[in-house]
Amino acid sequence: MCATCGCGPTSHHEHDHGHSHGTNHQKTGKTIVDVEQDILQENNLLAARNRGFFEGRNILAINLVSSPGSGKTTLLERTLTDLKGTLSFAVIEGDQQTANDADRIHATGTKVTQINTGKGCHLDAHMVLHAVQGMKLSADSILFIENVGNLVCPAMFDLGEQERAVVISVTEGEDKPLKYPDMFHTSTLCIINKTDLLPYVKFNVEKAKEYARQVNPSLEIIELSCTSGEGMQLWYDWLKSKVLTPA
Ligand SMILES: Nc1nc2c(ncn2[C@@H]2O[C@H](COP(=O)(O)OP(=O)(O)OP(=O)(O)O)[C@@H](O)[C@H]2O)c(=O)[nH]1
Ligand SMILES: [Mg+2]
Repeated sequence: MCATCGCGPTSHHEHDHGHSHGTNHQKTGKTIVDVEQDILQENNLLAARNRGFFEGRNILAINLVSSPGSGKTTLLERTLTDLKGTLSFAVIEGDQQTANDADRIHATGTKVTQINTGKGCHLDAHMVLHAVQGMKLSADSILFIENVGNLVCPAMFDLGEQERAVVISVTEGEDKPLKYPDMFHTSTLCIINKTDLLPYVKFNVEKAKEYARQVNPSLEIIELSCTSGEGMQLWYDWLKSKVLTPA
């Protein structure tokens, strides 16, 4: 069980590989479920508050989730540079430690706040509320929230975002949607990144898309490379299609 978010399994499936783990979880299963429900209920209330704040100011909040290193910050760096002057942006960065990603975003000239979660494995709605209160966000803008690199826990925590974009890269294997279905089920967009590496790695793009749609039939999917720029226009078109017209 994760010590920070209480994201223990509600039921435990074991495959017998000659050893047994999880007996203690089964014994204490009831307590784990109660803690999880309390934490998520409080989070959902704060997420609703964030959502109201964003809607009231016509701010499009996009939660970027992925495993570590799939290219979230690189995607933002390129996007913020390419679309500078056409749309108004701000960024919240989530990492356990360091301000490395905030420094990279700051270098593009974009307003950014770094949240360090310490031992925490995800952002929650309270952290985002706190960050937003100090940011003086512009109305009619886009707020990117780069979550902690983790394909598990961030799936459970609504931040009040309108869109959730899960990024996978071609070096991670095409079976990720099947292994981590919650993340793909709760996302509205899937970005398959690092397509420039396809000649060098064994990654079946069609299979990855098939698995993702198996988990979430309405998931939109964009293939791109932040490095070569191929497919970036599809992402920009998607972004522009989601920007709400000013009230
Ligand atoms: N070849 C290739 N490399 C990429 C691409 N996008 C990102 N990278 C590289 O992938 C590595 C990780 O990129 P980041 O943008 O830091 O990944 P991240 O998802 O923000 O990582 P965390 O914040 O640590 O979870 C860096 O070395 C990037 O240069 C791409 O399209 N192609
Ligand atoms: Mg990053």
